Amino acid sequence: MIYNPEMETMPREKLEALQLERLKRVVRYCYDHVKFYHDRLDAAGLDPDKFRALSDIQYIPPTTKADLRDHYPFGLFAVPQKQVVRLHASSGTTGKPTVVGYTKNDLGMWSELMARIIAAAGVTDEDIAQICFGYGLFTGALGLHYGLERIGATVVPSSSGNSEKQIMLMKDFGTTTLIATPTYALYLGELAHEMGYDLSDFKLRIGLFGSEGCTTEMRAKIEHRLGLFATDNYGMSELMGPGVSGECEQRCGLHIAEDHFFAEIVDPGTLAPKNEGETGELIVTTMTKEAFPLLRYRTRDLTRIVKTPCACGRTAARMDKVKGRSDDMLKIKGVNVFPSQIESVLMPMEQISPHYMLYVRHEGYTDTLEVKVELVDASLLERYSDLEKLTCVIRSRLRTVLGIDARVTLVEPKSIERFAGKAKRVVDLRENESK
Ligand code: DLL
Repeated sequence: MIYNPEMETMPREKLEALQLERLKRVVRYCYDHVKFYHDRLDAAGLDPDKFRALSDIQYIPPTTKADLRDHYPFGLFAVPQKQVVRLHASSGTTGKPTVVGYTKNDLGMWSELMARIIAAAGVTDEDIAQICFGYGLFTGALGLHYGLERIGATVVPSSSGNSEKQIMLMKDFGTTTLIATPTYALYLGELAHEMGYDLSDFKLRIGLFGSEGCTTEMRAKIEHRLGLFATDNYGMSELMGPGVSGECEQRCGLHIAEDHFFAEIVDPGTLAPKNEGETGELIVTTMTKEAFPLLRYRTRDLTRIVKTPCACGRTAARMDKVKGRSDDMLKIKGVNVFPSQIESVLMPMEQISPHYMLYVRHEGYTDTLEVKVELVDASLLERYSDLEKLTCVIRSRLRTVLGIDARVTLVEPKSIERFAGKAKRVVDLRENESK
């Protein structure tokens, strides 16, 4: 179902006219209400009233996470605190979090954008939706929560963790829609099996997964284990939270809410604009947010955007599944490696489980990559020649895809850590070891 046909199927010409009007307004708004932007635009010699075409956006200096940190906590807010009705913060693990604020209108817009994505995945007011994201400063749970309520679904705010109970609720309530990170969904499937259930016998029918990457291969595993149809949705706390883009039932890219977010793809090194369909870093300008508007925010997420028509009838541009973050990219022996490339090699292999860890070290004079992955069948550990054969197959497939050699370590089932939120699968030990 299309939640807001007027906005979601607007002819592109009209949409672009709307974007221009909104961009002009937000540039002026930021200039007038946020000292940081006033100074930035002045320093760049930009007059907000001279913004005439969508392509003029490229002259505005990008905003970075460091700018947000420098103005912690409320320095980039455009409204007095009295008008801020909610705060969230990024999930940053080091230093101070980045704080985001919402006015009443911002919250209304957020619920609407979430409702669009939820409806696009096929969820209706008949569904029972269990939210297994952590409630709190993280935007995932409350973002989905209000969107689901907006479309009239029955919300089960079970939060993350307490996994046995999650499965009990899922069974007893007849949950039809699961909201989680893909990693946690996978874990719930595994845990249910240990508890003597098969989640594909439950009433689950749709999974709305996001907040971290998930290859199509991993998604196929989750769908098989859980017996549901899974869609991907993307967002980040700085921009609002989830709701920036999401897949429709065609699953050929994530439709961007282009009436509220202006998206660009640039070269992460030079910041030169990329052509349609080329991969680069996503830069986003929020066009309607009141409390915490952002001009040209560097997401560090790598993707590509296409504007060709989608069979669902929505006209908004689609971004590919996020390939990785530019700061997640590992440079190993001078070669660029994305963890998602490794995941797509491992997932289709039957003898190994979907749980893996990557360790990068500096040994001797060179970088090394260790891929640690769980076996499905522990008895293989005793059959040396079979183990060796499997190791060789994985190594050679990794070499073909990555162009470098990796050490493959096969370990016992259930010996790798499980995650209730976003997985942390990469351990880069190079800095510590070179000290
Ligand atoms: O993860 C917001 C969110 C919550 C999105 C729930 C979707 C569902 P942050 O914690 O600020 O916000 O993390 C943002 O997570 O820059 C991406 O690197 C990554 N990310 C988010 N969604 C996806 C996705 C939320 N669908 C950072 N695929 C972003 C890949 C994603 N990466």
